[in-house]
Amino acid sequence: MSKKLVSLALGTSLVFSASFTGASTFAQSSSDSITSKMEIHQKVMNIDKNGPSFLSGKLSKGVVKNDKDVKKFMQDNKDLFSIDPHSELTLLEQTTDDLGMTHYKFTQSINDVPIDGAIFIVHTNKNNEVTATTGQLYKEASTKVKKTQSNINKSTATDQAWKHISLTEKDTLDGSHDEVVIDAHKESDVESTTVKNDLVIHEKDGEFNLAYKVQLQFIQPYGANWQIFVDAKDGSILESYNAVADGATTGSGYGVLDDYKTLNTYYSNGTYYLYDVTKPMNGVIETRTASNGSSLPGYYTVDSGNTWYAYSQAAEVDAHAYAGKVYDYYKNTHNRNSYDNNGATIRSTVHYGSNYNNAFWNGSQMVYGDGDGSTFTSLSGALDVVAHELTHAVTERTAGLQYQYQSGALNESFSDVFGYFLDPGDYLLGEDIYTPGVSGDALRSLSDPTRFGQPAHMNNYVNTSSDNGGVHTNSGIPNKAAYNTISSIGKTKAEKIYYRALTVYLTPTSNFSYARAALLQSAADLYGSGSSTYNSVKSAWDAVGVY
Ligand code: D38
Ligand code: ZN
Ligand code: CA
Repeated sequence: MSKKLVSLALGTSLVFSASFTGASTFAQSSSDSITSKMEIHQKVMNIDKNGPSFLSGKLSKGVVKNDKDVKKFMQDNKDLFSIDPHSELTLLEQTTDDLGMTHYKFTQSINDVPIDGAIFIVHTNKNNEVTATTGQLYKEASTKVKKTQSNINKSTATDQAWKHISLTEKDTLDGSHDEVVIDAHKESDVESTTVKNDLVIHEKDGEFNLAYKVQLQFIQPYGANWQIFVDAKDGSILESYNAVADGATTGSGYGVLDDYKTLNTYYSNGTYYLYDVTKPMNGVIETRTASNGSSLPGYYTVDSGNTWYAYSQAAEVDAHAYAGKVYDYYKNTHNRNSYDNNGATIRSTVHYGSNYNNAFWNGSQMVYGDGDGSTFTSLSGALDVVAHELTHAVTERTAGLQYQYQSGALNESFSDVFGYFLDPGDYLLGEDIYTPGVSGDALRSLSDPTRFGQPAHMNNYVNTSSDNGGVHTNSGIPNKAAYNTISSIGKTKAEKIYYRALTVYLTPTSNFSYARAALLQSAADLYGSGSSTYNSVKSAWDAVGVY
């Protein structure tokens, strides 16, 4: 039987000649018949079931010159197309392309109510022969759809749709969400909300229901293109989904110091993540929250509105935004792509421990405590601290300075110095997050290390075995040399010299004297041996007693 042949699953590369001549409905005896023998070359899925179909081949014998002829062609092949083209098909559009092919696009309707998604297209070649039919027809619709009169009106359906997504149209228009947006972020209040509502027949799993297809499209409080099918019988929700595609987007938030900032985020499945895919990395910049206080890497937090405004989100907002800034600094100033210079993922975890007064690089990622609230506030709230931690990662992958004694103090110093390069407003480290109640306070100072108990000259070098041989103490000496250098030659030259020394000349066991030589060599490479820049570096180290 012809139907059987058609419903065979054929590989698309097979050429198949279906012989329909035995079926009386197909073989019209009249000479002007537009159908006699179909040669089907491609077939995808069953046309006699409720699935999309794709047929191609020499499908008609005579010419098909208009939509009336198309319907006749379908009528002649009713066993194949299974619906009544005259009562169920409405021409939506007819186009002829550059190849001279004409495409007749129809929708299947019952009593003029379109079946959502039931689009069927008949394609003819330049000789007006049907060469393909594509799309979807629902064979059972005409018998299954009993009633095309709705019980509820359009505006009730629209109300039901808004209720379903827990918003009102007003929520999506300007106002509530944008009051806090400052002028620099004006683009955030470009609003547009579109509501569409059409009566359709909704099909799902072989069930047909008269429904209002309500489309709610808006930007605030989150990007949405909701497709909501409201049952026209009783206002219940038959199906709903947000058709906005997953992908990179821009959100906003407030940091630890209550400062507004934009964030590179990612939208997936109705929520947003602190997940930045905008950099030319192999990985991403992602920010998480520690689970159970201290298990790493922790979990992704989400925000349904891409508005990271909650107090509890501030530490994440800053860890994420500042990691991006440090990435950009290394990329733009030193052409270094992430800490490994191969675009590695930069991961941060916040809310680590409980009242934890520290931050660290653990060899794989950055970790930040919330602080106890008086000694420290959330440690990710300072750009110089984030730069300090991420520079530990850079050092690990370049000079590899061993984290003890002089090489360890150099490791600390390079982290503090790049903390300055990223946050050059002052020579202090951690002023934004240390003792929030005490103004002008900080953890360390490049210009005056003695202010925080560090030596600023070799005469005061601390010989100790604690803190890995005083790495956070003796770093005061190279820190002071860095301050002397920067204040003499300026940040722009200094950062080039420091980056070159770290990535080209220093090695795991380098001591202070070696660091002086490495920086001088870098200064010579970049600005000339004996140049004033070179001599400034020399004087900077002379002044701290390192030769
Ligand atoms: C001061 C006080 C309490 C705790 C600490 C310091 C106090 O005044 O009561 C602990 N701490 C924090 C820091 N240094 N000591 C500062 C951070 C900076 C970057 C914010 C720091 N962290 C170390 C680092 O990154 O080098 O320097 C963490 C090293 C961890 C190695 N196990
Ligand atoms: Zn450190
Ligand atoms: Ca600072």
